[in-house]
Amino acid sequence: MEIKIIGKSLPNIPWQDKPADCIFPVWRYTGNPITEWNNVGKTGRIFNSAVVPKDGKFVGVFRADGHKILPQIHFGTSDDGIHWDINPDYIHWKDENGEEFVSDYGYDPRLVEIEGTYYITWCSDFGGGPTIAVAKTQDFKEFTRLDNAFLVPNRNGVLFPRRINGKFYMLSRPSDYGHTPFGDIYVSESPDMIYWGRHRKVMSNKAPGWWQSTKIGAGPIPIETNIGWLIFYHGVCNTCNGYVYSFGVAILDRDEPWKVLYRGADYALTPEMPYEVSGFVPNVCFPCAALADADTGRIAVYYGAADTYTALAFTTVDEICKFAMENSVLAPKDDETVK
Ligand code: BMA
Repeated sequence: MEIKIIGKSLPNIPWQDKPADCIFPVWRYTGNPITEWNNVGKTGRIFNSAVVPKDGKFVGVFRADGHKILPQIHFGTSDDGIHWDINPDYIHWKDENGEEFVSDYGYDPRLVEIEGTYYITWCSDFGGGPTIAVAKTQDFKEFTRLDNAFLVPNRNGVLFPRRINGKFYMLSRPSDYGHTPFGDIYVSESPDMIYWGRHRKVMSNKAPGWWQSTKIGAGPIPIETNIGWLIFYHGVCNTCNGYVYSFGVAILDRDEPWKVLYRGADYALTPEMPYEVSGFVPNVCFPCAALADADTGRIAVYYGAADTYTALAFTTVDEICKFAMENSVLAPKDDETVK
């Protein structure tokens, strides 16, 4: 069966062909990393960031940990999706009444266009704990922060790129106030981006494979295909030297996205390269965005490396979906509805 992306034609996304000797379904950009230490101003490290196409070019929201080692979200632009011009000042969100929204931190943003509006979700402080903040913009000049989607603590809020049966959907990962030694992916529904409910469990960390045994969390905006929603997600195992973040893939039902159709038992990418195994937090590959070209099936994944760098990797919709389908092992509760 031919697997197709249902989406835009994006002929200019970053791309490199698969090296002949690569045994994985995802291969890295040879120019990695695409951000370095001390990129601009006091940004320190830029990683776990999100991009979308806009007007034939690219725009992004970047997590930057500044000189106080507190993260904020910065806006950036790029002609080619690889070389980025990132604003040294962070985004100053305004609430709907025009007042500046100030938070001690903001991190791990995701970015999506839905019905002509760009939405950003990220992890923000809510009375002393993290939860999923939501903002919208038309022009990337003014950013209107909406109400937080969920109660604390919660991380990894990832919107679907279109309404499903008339409703907005968001994946998230209820967590604790610290480094969370557990975690499963849930999905919630909203009629208006304000009120979120009808929560369903999607995937647990109980799948075979130690790489995802401690916790899992959604990554880029789901990619729609003719066989389901393709999701990249991070999976964590706990070693005697701390957590290791890899990423894998699953395919969710198009109409009922709490149903897992396929889930790859193996990781698709795990920390191996110097910029992944060494940095502020070693052994982290944390995907937050993907660009997908419907015409060729090419996919470019943006991931944070070692909480220090931004890196790029490539795959095709055919290769990555077959990887999930041919290695699929569902965990308990993955294949049933849990309300
Ligand atoms: C998670 C998040 C990510 C980070 C990861 C590894 O809990 O805070 O931002 O990349 O830990 O440190």
